[in-house]
Amino acid sequence: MYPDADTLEISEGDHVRVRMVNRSPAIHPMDLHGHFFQVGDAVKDTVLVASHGDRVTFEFRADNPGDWLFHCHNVYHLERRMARVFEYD
Ligand SMILES: [Cu+2]
Repeated sequence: MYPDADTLEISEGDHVRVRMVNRSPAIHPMDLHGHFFQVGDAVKDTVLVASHGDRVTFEFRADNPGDWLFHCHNVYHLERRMARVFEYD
């Protein structure tokens, strides 16, 4: 949980693939700041991960250096620190 979870360290120019598995009973609209990412044929900045074992993979190019929040868009989940940071220079 943010801010205790390790930063996800990547390098500029990396092609990053993120696989998520949601084992909880809640849905999680996951938002990455600073980038758009590819989910299948769609380009998004937020993707819904359904409950009870849904799996979502997205990919993006690390082309915007900085510290970028990756978090659940449900405010009550964010308030419970459901967030990580992608970091690169
Ligand atoms: Cu959530």
